[in-house]
Amino acid sequence: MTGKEKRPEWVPENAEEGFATHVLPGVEGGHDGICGCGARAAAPPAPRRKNLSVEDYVEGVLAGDRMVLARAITLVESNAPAHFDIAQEMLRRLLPNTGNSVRVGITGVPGAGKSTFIEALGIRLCEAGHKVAVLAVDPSSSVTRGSILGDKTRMSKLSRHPNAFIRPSPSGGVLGGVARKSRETLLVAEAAGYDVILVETVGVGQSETTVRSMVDFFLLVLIAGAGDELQGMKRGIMELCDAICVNKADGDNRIRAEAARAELERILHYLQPATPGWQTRAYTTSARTGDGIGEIWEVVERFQKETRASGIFMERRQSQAVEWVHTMVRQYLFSRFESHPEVRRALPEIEKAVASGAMAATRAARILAACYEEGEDCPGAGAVPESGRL
Ligand SMILES: Nc1nc2c(ncn2[C@@H]2O[C@H](COP(=O)(O)OP(=O)(O)OP(=O)(O)O)[C@@H](O)[C@H]2O)c(=O)[nH]1
Ligand SMILES: [Mg+2]
Repeated sequence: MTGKEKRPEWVPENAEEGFATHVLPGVEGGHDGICGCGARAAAPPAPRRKNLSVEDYVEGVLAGDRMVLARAITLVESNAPAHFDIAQEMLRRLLPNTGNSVRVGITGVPGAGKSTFIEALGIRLCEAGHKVAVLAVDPSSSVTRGSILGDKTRMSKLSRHPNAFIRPSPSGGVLGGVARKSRETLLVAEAAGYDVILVETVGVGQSETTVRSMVDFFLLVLIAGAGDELQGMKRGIMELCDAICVNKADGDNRIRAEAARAELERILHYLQPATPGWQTRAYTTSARTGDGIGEIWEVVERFQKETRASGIFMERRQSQAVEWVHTMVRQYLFSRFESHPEVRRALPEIEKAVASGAMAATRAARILAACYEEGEDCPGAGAVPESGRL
């Protein structure tokens, strides 16, 4: 175990997840009613944390052991090459036990109440006997860790519920890294028996499409007054979602929220539905009072029933899995390309030539591809003409 691993990057409130920022020296005995005398008292201090084998991970996850689950996710999220093979072997073995959940993505404008909504919905579901895993996908998580810790605080009641498991976004640097880790985390949570997976998107831009590509049902959370920006910017996101809720429909805001809902319904009428055969509708909710939350869950259940019956549900999951393979191949090849020594050597000069207009982009790309494919025979800078477009 490296020194880095001993200091978690974030500290869950939920001590059950087995994290510690500070480990006390071993107790000699007696604290748990067991005699600390004899061999035990004389034994050397116990190791801080036992290394788990692939079997340990698989058995622990399948048994729903929360501590092993948390460690299995840490393994999946690890950037250390040594962990990669163990993580992949664990996933291979867990795979037959995955898929038995409904995966719901939740996106929306910052501050719309996504986390509060998840807390309200999650508690309801846990109390109804579901096991709920909450994940976050935030490509900028290495920068904005503060807000993620904030999310855990906002979900404080849910995070203490024995049926809930909350995992902040992995920090992956690039979205591709975060996406892979989140997808694999989702599978591990399913194998551990979580039958509802709620994925909150944090940040803007690409994370919406990434989360859409890993969930069955996609919910957009808006607030009244966000309508203006919605017309243009959010239209694309509206076309990705299976339901919209106008949140904060409480107090003085109720009437405005209802008006926004009616306006959204009108817009939705003209948009392509995200899921064939399913009409996306708009609702009002209050994550604070709980109004409308149960209704949204009824929509998710009806969606599941209908899309399972029509075959769309499984079709989407299958195409998501296949698309994921393609995405990972693209990422793999690109990272090999980027780190290839000949490419790295030739790149600065070629970039300069393209920037100055001396070389066309297509030719530059071809030269770089040749550097990658031919290695030492790379035409490199020698192929860069003094002037003129190619
Ligand atoms: N009145 C009212 N306030 C709400 C409601 N839902 C959330 N809030 C408040 O809105 C603020 C933001 O809520 P969050 O749940 O953190 O919103 P979020 O969409 O997760 O925010 P980011 O993750 O930062 O984008 C908090 O102060 C909440 O208490 C609601 O239904 N009614
Ligand atoms: Mg949030």
